[in-house]
Amino acid sequence: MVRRSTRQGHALPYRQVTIEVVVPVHNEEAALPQSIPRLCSYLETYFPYRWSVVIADNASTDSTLAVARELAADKRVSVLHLKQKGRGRALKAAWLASEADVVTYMDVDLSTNLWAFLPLVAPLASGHSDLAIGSRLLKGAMVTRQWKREAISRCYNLLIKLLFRNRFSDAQCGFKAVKGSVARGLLPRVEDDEWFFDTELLLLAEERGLRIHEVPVDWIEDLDSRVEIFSTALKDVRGLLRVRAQRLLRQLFGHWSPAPNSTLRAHPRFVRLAPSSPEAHRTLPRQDRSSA
Ligand SMILES: Nc1nc2c(ncn2[C@@H]2O[C@H](COP(=O)(O)OP(=O)(O)O)[C@@H](O)[C@H]2O)c(=O)[nH]1
Ligand SMILES: [Mg+2]
Repeated sequence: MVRRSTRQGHALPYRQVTIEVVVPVHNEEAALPQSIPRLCSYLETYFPYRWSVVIADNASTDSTLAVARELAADKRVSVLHLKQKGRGRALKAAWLASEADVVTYMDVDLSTNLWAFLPLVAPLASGHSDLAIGSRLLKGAMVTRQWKREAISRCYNLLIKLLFRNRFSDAQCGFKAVKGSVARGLLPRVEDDEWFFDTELLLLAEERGLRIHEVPVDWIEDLDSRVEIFSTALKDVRGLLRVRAQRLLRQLFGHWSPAPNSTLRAHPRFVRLAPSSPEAHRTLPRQDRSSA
């Protein structure tokens, strides 16, 4: 028979892991009062880690900030406010200010079903992976959205594949997690402060050989959107070309040292293959390599 000891339960290492959930918002006075209590109640009931929620607002012109401050009456919720617009800017500021072991974000509309959140965070909390992303394009994902957004998303992710031969399937899902130490190392190199932020972060991470875990999500599109599709798509393509050119220059004139806090590097039993090799994600136990 399995006995449960409460005292022992609290001593378990994963109980000490801290997770920060950032909810970026811009003019979301209507969505916040529903989403934040729902999120907290999910975390309280199902989450084995220590957690806190940060509402990251920038440049809202409605009463978002006031509503956020009311919600922060709950001690586990806090508010970050910036003047300039841009979701990437808000995430950078919130993640860099955090001391949590794992920093995450999700869109306030909770388009992604929360059941995917624990599978997103667990590989990072255990030390297995460096970043984790929700994917609407992975086998097993269940997605309800307009054909227009679906088509744009598929074309965009295909373009990334053509330019970078990357492995991750969905750059833009508003449901991501990064190890705190990895975020602190990578964020200063991410130039974009708006919607391209996510893609740039993932491309830089993959270039450095970091391990990205993907979770197929259940996604129901919320039609209330802050995205101006045409101009955002244009900026995304411009961003891709910039990152491609920068990568090319790095390849020609010098390259990065491996990320100091990468999971693979930190693990004593494993060695890293050259990051530029197509097999950069494969790892071999030391003794195997020496006999190979
Ligand atoms: N902090 C911050 N959040 C933003 C900004 N623009 C959009 N967001 C948030 O980003 C999330 C996704 O935006 P949304 O309009 O739902 O994008 P869509 O689902 O792709 O149509 C929501 O939580 C928005 O409130 C911004 O400039 N700053
Ligand atoms: Mg949305």
